Amino acid sequence: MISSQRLERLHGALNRFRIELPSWGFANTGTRFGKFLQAAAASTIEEKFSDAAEVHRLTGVCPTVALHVLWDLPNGVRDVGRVRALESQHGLRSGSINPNVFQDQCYKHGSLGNPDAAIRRAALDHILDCVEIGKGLGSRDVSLWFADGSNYPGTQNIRQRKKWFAEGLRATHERLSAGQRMLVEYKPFEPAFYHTDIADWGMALVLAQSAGPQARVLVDTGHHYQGQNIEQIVAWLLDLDMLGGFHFNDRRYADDDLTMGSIDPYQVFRIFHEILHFEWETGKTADIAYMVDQSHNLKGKIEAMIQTVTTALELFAKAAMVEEEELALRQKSCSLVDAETCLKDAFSTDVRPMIREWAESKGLPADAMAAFRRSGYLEKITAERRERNLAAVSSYA
Ligand code: RM4
Ligand code: MN
Ligand code: MN
Repeated sequence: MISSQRLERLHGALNRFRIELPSWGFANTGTRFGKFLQAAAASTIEEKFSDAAEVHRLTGVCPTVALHVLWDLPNGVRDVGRVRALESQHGLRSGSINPNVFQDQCYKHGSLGNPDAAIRRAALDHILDCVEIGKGLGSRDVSLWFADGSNYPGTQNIRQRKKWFAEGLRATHERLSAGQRMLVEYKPFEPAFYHTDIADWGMALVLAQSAGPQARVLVDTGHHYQGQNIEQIVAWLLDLDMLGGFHFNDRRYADDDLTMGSIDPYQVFRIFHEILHFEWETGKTADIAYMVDQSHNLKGKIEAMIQTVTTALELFAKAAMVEEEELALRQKSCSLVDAETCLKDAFSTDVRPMIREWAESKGLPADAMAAFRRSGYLEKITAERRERNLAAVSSYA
């Protein structure tokens, strides 16, 4: 029997849970071997906003959309008005702004870490444009991921590139407005396979700290070595007040960008638990942007997104079921089995009936997926988009 106190905590957790959807999660994506095209995929920012709005309408917890500047605002700051109009049309807000300094030919050997000063400058200019876009859209976070690195030992000066990164990030920080933050993402591999300039959380932390007080670290759950204890990284960053946000996705081998919780839901639970335990213990609110960063190559895009959001809510709710007081006591007395059982019991709780109740109390469908399937939205966009999507090129030849 679940106590009313616990139920209240669960509702409180659900009420404030928000997760941001990536515009690129609605578009046709693929692997380096090619794309499988979907008739209903979004290819314009209008379509991406429309799809994100549908997910928010059904789940109620996704009011913001992350934007990838080159893909969504190809004319940079000049596209701000257009995006603002979409925001009010769909009742959504722009979320994190993601610069793209990895796609243009000039970035073959890097962006902020490129040995060519002119290319470093071009990358910085693009990032500064993104800061301005963020200001224009009233969005808080500029989210930085760099493909920089090298493929062969000895081919780049790692220390020099670190200095260039520190410079570029400091220059970015200088342009932030008071309400803006910059998030520094790390990744140990891909597309560079010998070294990446920001390979892990330690490097991201050092760079964020040297950039300035509004910089934080972004943890993409797919960007770790096998077996790494991600919740420990989370606990450390929380303690240092340096955890800015997450890119959620799941993985089995590399940066697989699979659906959150599809491979290891216990890991996401443990991450949420560290955050909620921190809040319980310190009385502070962890100011963290939860974001999805997934590539739905085979699953229906909108269904995959609804599945993700549903999973996120379930795992967050399970973490809110942990008996914090009891856990703290068990930890103190080193009652190992009992402490672990505290976590396991919470993780094993079937929270779905309580989430359904909560959703209905908010005027949301109890079952978002079923509501989506009944809505006719997919049939409508499939008919509208089919021709254009199936004419797109899927081969790299
Ligand atoms: C990267 C990284 C970034 C994302 C790009 C598309 O692997 O996760 O966050 O913006 O992919
Ligand atoms: Mn990411
Ligand atoms: Mn990634």
